[in-house]
Amino acid sequence: MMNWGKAWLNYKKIDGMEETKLLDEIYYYWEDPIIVNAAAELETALTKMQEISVTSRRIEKGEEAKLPSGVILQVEESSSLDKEGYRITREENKIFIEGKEPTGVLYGAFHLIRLIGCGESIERLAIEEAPSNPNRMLNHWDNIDGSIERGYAGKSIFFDKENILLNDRTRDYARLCASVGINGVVINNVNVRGAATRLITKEYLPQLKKMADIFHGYGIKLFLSLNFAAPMEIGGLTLADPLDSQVITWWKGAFKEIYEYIPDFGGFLVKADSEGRPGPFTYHRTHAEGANMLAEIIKPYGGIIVWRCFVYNCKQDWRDRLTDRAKAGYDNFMPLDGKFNDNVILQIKNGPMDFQVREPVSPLLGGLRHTNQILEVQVTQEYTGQQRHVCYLIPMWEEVLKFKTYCGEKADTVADIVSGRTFYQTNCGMAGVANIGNDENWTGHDLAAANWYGFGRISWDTTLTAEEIAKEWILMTFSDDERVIENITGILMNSWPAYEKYTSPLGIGWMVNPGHHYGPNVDGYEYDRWGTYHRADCKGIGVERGQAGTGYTLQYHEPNASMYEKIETCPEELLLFFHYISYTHKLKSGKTLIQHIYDTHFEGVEDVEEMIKKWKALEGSIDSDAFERVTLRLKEQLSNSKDWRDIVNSYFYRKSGIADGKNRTIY
Ligand code: GCW
Repeated sequence: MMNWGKAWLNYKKIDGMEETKLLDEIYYYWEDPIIVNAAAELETALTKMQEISVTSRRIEKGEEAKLPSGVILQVEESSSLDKEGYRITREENKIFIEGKEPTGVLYGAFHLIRLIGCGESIERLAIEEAPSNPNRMLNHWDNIDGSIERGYAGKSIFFDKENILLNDRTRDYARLCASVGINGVVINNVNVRGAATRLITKEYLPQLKKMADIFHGYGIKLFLSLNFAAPMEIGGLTLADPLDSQVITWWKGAFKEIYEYIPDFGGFLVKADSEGRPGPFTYHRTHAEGANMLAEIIKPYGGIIVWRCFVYNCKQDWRDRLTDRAKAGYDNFMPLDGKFNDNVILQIKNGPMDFQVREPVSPLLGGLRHTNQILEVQVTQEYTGQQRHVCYLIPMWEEVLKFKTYCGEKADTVADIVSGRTFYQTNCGMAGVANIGNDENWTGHDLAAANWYGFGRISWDTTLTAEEIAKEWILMTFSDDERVIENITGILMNSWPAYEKYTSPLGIGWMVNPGHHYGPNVDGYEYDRWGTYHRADCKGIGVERGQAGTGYTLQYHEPNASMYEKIETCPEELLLFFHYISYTHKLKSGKTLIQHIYDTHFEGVEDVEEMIKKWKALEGSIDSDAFERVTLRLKEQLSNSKDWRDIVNSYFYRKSGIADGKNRTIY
């Protein structure tokens, strides 16, 4: 039986390592908690992977020359490497892992472990790596009572009943994050309410310091989400106006105290003026004024303010054909481009709406030129099956990263922009809304761990493909059996397309039950009580977002704007996001829109049946507990996908009155 709590760090014997005597000792000559952790990780991994006893010890600098064999960890401050980068080389029986700073060595150690774990040769080694993105962060939406907003894997590992949790899991969490290069985590929900507002006070700081110390040993900075109204809610002030001197003084005191406890505290994530959260709008101040006030105070400590662009009016009247929620992010933040301090980063969701199964890329990415940016993706599967369905999300993020914005610079993809290459920024990167909880296997669905692993890997190296990442994860987690690799890769790679097929078609989004957002409900969307967000009527469906409609397409650079504007050039998977289309419109496949809706909903279910076949064939080849758990979830997915198929198809059959060309039963 495997220890699922260790996820992909559940090291196991690797065949063919028997003769490798060179890996039985780890040496380091730099006393630092991160290096000590790197050595300990190698010790554990190499012991298990080789089934020999491996030890680690400190040596004096220079001594390595006399050693016959082993893995040698070196920090060379004068090295030309990137500050988090590393070099792995081999000289006869010695392997050297060199970093400019200890974190580089830690990442190098995990790289070597991954190579061995994936069965790669270590005969010749000449590896040099640096991360694509400076900030690679996880955002947890954990509440201080232990519940998790949009969490599908149990309760929080950080909080319980208004207390901070510190246990073995804290360290294992940090190890798992570091192994894929994550270097910053926000542990509390962006919706900061009640006692969570007090996380920045002495009541919690001593415990948070302990957590930050554990994280520090793995190269991870601790961040918190902050309540913009804290000066009122816990400071006794009557306002939270960012330009008010009393408010500023209050924040100064609060930040000073935090840094007294946690000198390497990362900073804050802020959701302001959105979905009921307080913010600068109350005082007729701009988001730049709000963010800069905090940024100025935190600057001397080296902290950053990550300010979310998820700002929209959730009470908007969807029946008005000119107002468009998709436009809100750009409308709110473009006028402020260049007005934010250099330690403010704007965090932008990948799409203009809200983590739907298919959305275009947010036009802020490529729009903003003078502002640090972080791309936010949702690892937790709020709208993609809530970890009851398998939905491997890395292919989606890969597409987003490769999207050409045509911002007028040579390096113009989203990956270029958020890495800082395009506009020479150093405060930028990627953030993922975490999908973990205290479930034994961390992620509820065993296959959802691939999304956590994959988020880290792709934010470290944006050139990796989703398939490469899937294979690594399978090898590290399950087995090197060829059929296991082939079948699980097949399941993962087909899971997002399948989910898309049996849920909402061609970029229209939602169609879920309000509130918890699970299961089919075509008209169900809590912020649209008229059920019109998809504009479906008896003739067609889709939102006209071209110039004749809401004008959203104008937020893109050319040629993207024209591409989306015209039905003929608009990518078909986004057709209903951008246009109102009649049910009888012929798609490129030659099928009518209505037939496409029917067919894809049937196909999606068949795809799930195919996944089940692939999974069943693995019985006996993988851990039996994991096998059973996933089998159960796939069964639920199959039955839910049929619900989706039937409810969506019958809705459109009734609306359009057009029968299925293939005469299948539409319920
Ligand atoms: O997707 C929506 C979720 C909210 C979430 C919000 C956000 C944390 O339904 O639960 O709040 O996005 O991103 O702030």
